Amino acid sequence: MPEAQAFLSVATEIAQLLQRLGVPGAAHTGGELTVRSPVTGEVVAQVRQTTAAEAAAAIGQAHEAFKAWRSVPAPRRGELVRLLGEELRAAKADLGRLVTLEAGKIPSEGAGEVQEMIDICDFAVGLSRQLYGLTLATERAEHRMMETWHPLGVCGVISAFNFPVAVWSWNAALALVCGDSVVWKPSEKTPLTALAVHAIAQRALARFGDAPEGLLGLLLGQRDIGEVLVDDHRVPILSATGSTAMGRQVGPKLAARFARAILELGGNNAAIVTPSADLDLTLRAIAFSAMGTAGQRCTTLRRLFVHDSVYDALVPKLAKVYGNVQVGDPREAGTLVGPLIDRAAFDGMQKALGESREIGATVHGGQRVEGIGTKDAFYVRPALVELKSHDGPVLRETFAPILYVVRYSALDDAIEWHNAVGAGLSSSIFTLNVREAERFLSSAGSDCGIANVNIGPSGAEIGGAFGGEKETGGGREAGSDSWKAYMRRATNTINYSTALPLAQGVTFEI
Ligand code: UN1
Repeated sequence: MPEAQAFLSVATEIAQLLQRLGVPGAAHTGGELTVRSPVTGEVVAQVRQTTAAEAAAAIGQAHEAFKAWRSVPAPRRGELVRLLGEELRAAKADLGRLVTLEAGKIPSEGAGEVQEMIDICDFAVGLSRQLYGLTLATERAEHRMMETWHPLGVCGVISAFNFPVAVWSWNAALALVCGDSVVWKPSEKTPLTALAVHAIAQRALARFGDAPEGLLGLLLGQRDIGEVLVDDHRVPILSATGSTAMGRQVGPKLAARFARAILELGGNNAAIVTPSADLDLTLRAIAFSAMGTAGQRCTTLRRLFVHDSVYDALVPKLAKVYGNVQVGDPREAGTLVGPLIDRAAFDGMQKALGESREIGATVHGGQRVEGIGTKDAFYVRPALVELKSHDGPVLRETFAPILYVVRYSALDDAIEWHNAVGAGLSSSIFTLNVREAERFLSSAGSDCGIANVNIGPSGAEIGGAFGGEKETGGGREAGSDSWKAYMRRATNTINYSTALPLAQGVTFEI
């Protein structure tokens, strides 16, 4: 074990970072919202909450801003996002560190999250010169038919604690180049990183010069403030990241007012390890995707189906890695598994492990690691749970580092179990056999929005569309053509003839 390093108190370091990042002291001292760092469990800030009236006013302002922003040429809108990317590059070290202190991520993951923001800005800048529609063949002479993509309105963003800054950027970078304004309600567990991002964005806006007031709004507080966004008819699109339970509440409300929903909900992601898998690579991929971010990614690997013929070569080694991985203060060099976000996460994990034991599973690890921070810091050894069958708590998402392992002998069974859960976010197969790989990626294979070969299910690049099916909610964010969700499509038919031929050969002589 490396010797314990001496650190500034988390509260002191956070205050210094916020000051450097340009967040005024009044925003995070003396307010009603108590913020604890999961690193030590200590209280690190008291954030001023947004009132319902202020939230409605911010939405109103964003609505007005949209009316001006939609007429700014898209490449010029892209210039704002380019500046945002520049400001993020300049702030990367500080913002990454703040993510570590507020969300508990290890430094490379904190920095990686900011890199993800920078990457989506680059992507969106290029996109600002595209936003292309099709021209289609028409059945009528001297006519032209085409589609045009127009800005949609205020884009609401509700994000979760586990990606406290990147999720906003996937939505905001795209929404901005698409001509939408953005109002963000971050998790009440991570308002400080949100304040920092807001300050960074204000610098980009100032450099840009003439962006309309209120283009980027921030609402801080509990669920009731998020509900203002969900219910306001001036918000035609809402991107919500969080639990499936949250999506079940938000989805119907948006549907009732015909607003567009981009839902990024739970994941219960699995991987299949086949007889031909490169076991060394597989072991490393599993370690990152199951234990990384202390099991608190929506893409975290939670279920592992291992073929009989490789089970004994892989699983004992995996159990050893689980026993040895460095769990601890993420500021400590060498730490790979940081804290859980709070006590509720710890309790949820212990409950799932208890249920596993009751059904006869073999549980490796999972116990609390004591002695780091205060009693309100929750560190656990990641748990590897060998199940006799694909049943019990494995069927639901527990947002903690638990990896359930099930033995299989026929690939058909593994694929069936793979798809037999509510969520449908991300998935992987480890194989060197092209038939198995292609089968897994085919229409009869994984039913998830993301399906990988010889890579774990977590850690997606921003260039692809990100999201999943079934109880994951069906939304897509980030790359590919996800931008289309932030715009409305108009189909235009133009007649440049002197006749008026009607479609389908209809005649209507007057
Ligand atoms: C999330 O956990 O909410 O693919 C998002 C990944 C990250 C994003 C995760 N790029 O793991």
